[in-house]
Amino acid sequence: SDLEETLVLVKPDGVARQLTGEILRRIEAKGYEIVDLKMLTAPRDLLDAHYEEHQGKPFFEPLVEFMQSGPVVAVRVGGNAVIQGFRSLAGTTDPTTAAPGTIRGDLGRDWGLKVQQNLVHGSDSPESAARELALWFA
Ligand code: DAT
Ligand code: MG
Repeated sequence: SDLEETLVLVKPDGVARQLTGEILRRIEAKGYEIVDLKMLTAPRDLLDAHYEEHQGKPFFEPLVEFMQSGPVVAVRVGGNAVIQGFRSLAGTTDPTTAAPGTIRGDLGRDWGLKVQQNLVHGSDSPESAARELALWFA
C-alpha cells in the first residue's frame, strides 16, 4: 500500500453553501480518513505561502482575496494514494467542465469568470502535500 496524507480545503464558497458535510461525506465514503480538521478565516500570509506557485499570475490577487472572504475548513486526510485520489474526487479546476460524479462537477456552480470558486483545494503532489500540511497544521 501507499499510505499518504493530503491537505484538503473546503473553500469559502463551500462553507457558505453548507457543503462541508457533503464534501467530507464523499471523502469518508471513498474510504479516506479524516485525521485532523479545523475551521478558520485564513490570514493573508498563510494564503500567500499556500499559493506561492501562483504568485504573479493574473488570477493570484482575486484568488487570495476570495480565499480570505470567509472561513475555510482545513482537513488532513489520510489514505492509500490519497493525494491523487482526492484530486480525482475533486474533478478538474473549472467546475463548468469538471466531470459529473466529481465534487466540482456535481456541486460546483458556474459563476461565470470566477473559476476560483470551485469548492475545494487538494494538494497536487507529495511535495505539495508535505509543504501545505506544515503550513496549515503547524
Ligand atoms: P487546482 O485548484 O485545481 O489545483 P490550480 O492550482 O491551477 O488549480 O489553481 C489554484 C486555484 O486558482 C484554482 O482552484 C482556481 C484558481 N484558478 C486557476 N486557474 C485559474 C484561471 N485561469 N482563472 C481564474 N482562476 C484560476
Ligand atoms: Mg493547485
